[in-house]
Amino acid sequence: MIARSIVIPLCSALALTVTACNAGPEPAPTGPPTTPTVSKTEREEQKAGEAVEVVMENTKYVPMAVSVPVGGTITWTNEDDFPHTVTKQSGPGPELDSGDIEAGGTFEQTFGDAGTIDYVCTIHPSQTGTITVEQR
Ligand SMILES: [Cu+2]
Repeated sequence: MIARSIVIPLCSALALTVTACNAGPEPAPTGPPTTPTVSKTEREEQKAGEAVEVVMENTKYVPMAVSVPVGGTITWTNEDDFPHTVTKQSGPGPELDSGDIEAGGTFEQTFGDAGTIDYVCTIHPSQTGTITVEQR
């Protein structure tokens, strides 16, 4: 009787489950400036000299010719004892008609378009003036 001892090798397969833990370092928030830098450097303030005065006296505009920068304002003052108007004849920009400016009255207008404007008093056709609006 031959006793055979059969040795069955137990191959224990080691299942090596390598779990790749890729928990990498998260990108450190460097704090990017998300605040929008709105730079409002527009200066709406009017400088001295941008306001021009014209007097109406003896049925004339004094001075007859004036110049203002774009955005500048002209104020007319009637020094006569009767009404005058400031009415555009030609030039850029919107219509310009003061209507009657009574004695002692004033009229103010701002000019936004560069160019030369000829204007007249509709009551006195020989009363004319010129405005030069300059792009400075
Ligand atoms: Cu007039």
